[in-house]
Amino acid sequence: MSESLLIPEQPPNHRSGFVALVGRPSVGKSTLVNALVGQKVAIVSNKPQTTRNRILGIVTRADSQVVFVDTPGIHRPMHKLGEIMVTTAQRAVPDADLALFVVDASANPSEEDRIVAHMLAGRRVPVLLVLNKMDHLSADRVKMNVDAYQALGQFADWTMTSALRGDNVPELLELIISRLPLGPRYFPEGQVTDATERFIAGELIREQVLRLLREEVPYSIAVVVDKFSERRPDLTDIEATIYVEKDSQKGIVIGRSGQMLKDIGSAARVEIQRMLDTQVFLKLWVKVQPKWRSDQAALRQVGYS
Ligand SMILES: Nc1nc2c(ncn2[C@@H]2O[C@H](COP(=O)(O)OP(=O)(O)OP(=O)(O)O)[C@@H](O)[C@H]2O)c(=O)[nH]1
Ligand SMILES: [Mg+2]
Repeated sequence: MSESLLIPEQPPNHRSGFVALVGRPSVGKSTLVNALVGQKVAIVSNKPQTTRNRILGIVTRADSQVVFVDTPGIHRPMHKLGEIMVTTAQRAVPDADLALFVVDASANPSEEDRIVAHMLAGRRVPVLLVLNKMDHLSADRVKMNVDAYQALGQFADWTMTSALRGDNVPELLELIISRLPLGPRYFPEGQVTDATERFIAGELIREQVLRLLREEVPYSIAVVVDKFSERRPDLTDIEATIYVEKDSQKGIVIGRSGQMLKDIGSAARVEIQRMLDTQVFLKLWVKVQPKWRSDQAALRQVGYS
């Protein structure tokens, strides 16, 4: 039997496409991707510049497949890592069938929002303006803020959402699908991302560092998964190194009597177990790699290039 006969038949009006989410940091792009997919594919935090890679979130229905491309927040980079992040976000747009310009509806447009709008204006990709965090927007500011964001560019359409609560997310999905071209399924049903479990495990560890630590420490860390192996079908062994830039940061990540590292490890383990549906034995190390965010070779070594 030929392979194509095994692929379930799709209706003749099947729609599909790549949809890039772009915007300044912390507007809720990753939260929105997770809400659209209905599953956590990207880590989220209340600190800006959480997402560092291009991350796919795939929605498959009988009539359509949407491949969401979550991207790092666009900002003025202060080091090579920031430059890589901004380039990653910019590159996602020309390859997309549709772009979502995600903004924080509860705040005024910022300089960074204008930079994103300017970048989008130079592309031929249609753009939907998504005013997220509508749960934070007071009724008397709705018109003012909607007008202010609409003035930033030419948009095919606009909508308001609360990614956190899920408000208007199903409606946004319908709006997106209605604007996608006719096309095939790119990924098999059931696949929600292209990231490996190994990569996501590293991200889930980084998410806990972002949650538990403050100031410059979360930005100065990178997580590398050194070992990821199935000891038994119901038990996964994971070893990972948390890289920091300075000795003082190493002390903070480890904490008094190692308590902080224990807290990071146990919270991350719960999340990784949920993803893998196995028990997880997690061992964490902390190492100093001076100025890794500005060093090309070190960046490559910790997985950013
Ligand atoms: N109130 C409210 N908070 C939200 C909403 N969506 C996201 N957030 C919060 O905003 C913060 C940032 O969310 P992320 O999804 O990490 O934002 P992001 O745009 O992906 O950020 P970067 O990856 O840094 O570019 C988190 O604390 C979220 O819980 C929303 O609709 N309403
Ligand atoms: Mg993000």
